[in-house]
Amino acid sequence: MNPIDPYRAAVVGVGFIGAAHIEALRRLGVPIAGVLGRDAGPSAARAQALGLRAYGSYDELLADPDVHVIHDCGPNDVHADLNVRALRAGKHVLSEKPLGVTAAECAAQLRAAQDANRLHGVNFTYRGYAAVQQLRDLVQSGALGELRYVRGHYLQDWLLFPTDHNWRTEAPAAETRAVADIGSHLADLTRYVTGRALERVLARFSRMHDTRVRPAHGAVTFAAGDGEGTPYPVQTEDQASIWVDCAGGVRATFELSQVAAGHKNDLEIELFGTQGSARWRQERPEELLLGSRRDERVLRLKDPAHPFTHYPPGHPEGVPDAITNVIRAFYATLRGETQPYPTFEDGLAAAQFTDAAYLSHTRGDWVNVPATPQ
Ligand code: SOE
Repeated sequence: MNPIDPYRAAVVGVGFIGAAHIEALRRLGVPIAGVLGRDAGPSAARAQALGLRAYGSYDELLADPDVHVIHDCGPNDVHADLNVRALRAGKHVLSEKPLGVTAAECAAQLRAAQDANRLHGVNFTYRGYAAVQQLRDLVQSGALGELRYVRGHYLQDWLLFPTDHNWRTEAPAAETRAVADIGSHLADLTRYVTGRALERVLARFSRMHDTRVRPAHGAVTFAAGDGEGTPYPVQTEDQASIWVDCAGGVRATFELSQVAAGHKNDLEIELFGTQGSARWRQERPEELLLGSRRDERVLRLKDPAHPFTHYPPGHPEGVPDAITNVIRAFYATLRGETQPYPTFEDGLAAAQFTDAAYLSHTRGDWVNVPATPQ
């Protein structure tokens, strides 16, 4: 990264993921002009703790000519408004996922980015792992034979108890929760590693808790509640099971849960071809489990040909590195070195999957996912 980077970032949202973007930008040497949080008082305190300027409003942030890239780390339901306004103000946008609460919102953002001719990215973190890129290469090289089946799950337990609360648990049913929040990652990962579109889905959602408790002072993602607060009815799903038909006859099944005791951030994907299988788990990100008829499944450390960015083989990478890798590729492209990173097209594809899954759950039938660019 150029130490005198011409691009300056501003980060909207200073919660769990906003802090991760700030950490990544600092590692990359991208100057941060300032941050904007939801509530003025706590945001100013948080900005001060991070040693950053706090903007008083989004208009003030957009009017700052020193800001070139907006990192949208706000809640899902503000992305469309914030991102479109940023693009119209001439800023580039790197947004958190899901890009919007409906596919229509995501399509509008994509149009706004194209009209403004600005760079648009969505932080699908898990694409940033070298082993995931190796998995994609394995499929493309034909090492697994003809790809036939994908099995994936994304299981967490940070919402296990009815006292666990987050802005996501208050979303309306149609916005979905487990599917939008973590299913979007699995859908994106499947498209990314297989290179196949997700064409139709059959989904069934379920909920462990119909009522949760909102604490007086809100709750940061992953923080456990203490039981004090106001009860409210929950409309979104804690769990989902989804069958997916992908292009080219590839079948997939996804299992999603945010109430799976003992599973912290257990994202796993396994691919089965006519010659072999390959599995990757987020909690063991350096390992691929490869299977063939000749052998037992064998654990392999990811190939040195897929190093963790600029570190030599043997240096393990984790989530902050994967996020940094996505952001690194975005800024490299901004500086003219075209590198692949997930875009608003990918954000739109994930939202189309989410919309279709919700519709399928409510109708009890298969629903087609509209075609989006691969
Ligand atoms: C909470 O479920 C969350 O922080 C997601 O919002 C992220 O996208 C995922 O990477 C980790 O878990």
